[in-house]
Amino acid sequence: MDFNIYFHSDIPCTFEDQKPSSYLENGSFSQWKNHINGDSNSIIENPLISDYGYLTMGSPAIERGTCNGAPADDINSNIRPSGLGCDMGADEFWKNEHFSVTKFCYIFKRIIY
Ligand SMILES: [Ca+2]
Repeated sequence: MDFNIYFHSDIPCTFEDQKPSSYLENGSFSQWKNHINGDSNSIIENPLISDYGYLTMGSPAIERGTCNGAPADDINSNIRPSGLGCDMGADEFWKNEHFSVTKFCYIFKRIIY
């Protein structure tokens, strides 16, 4: 598990593993990384996503993901990577695209069909 972005707007992130064989409660991010021996490229930052769940300009998720094992397109069928590399998460940031009427209508059409 790696290249994740964790964020909570009201409280600091804590991590937990409820498996009896490897229990962790209220773990810090550092403790979590040690616990799972992973997430070395993951971050805790506000992902700056829009109301529709898309990355916005300046998001720390942009260019911070990996293309290794990532699908060739994002959640909207846009080709990834865009820019210098793959972004964290299901959305690939495309400048000037995410707030367009065309994109909104496309999403709406996908919902009703
Ligand atoms: Ca990118």
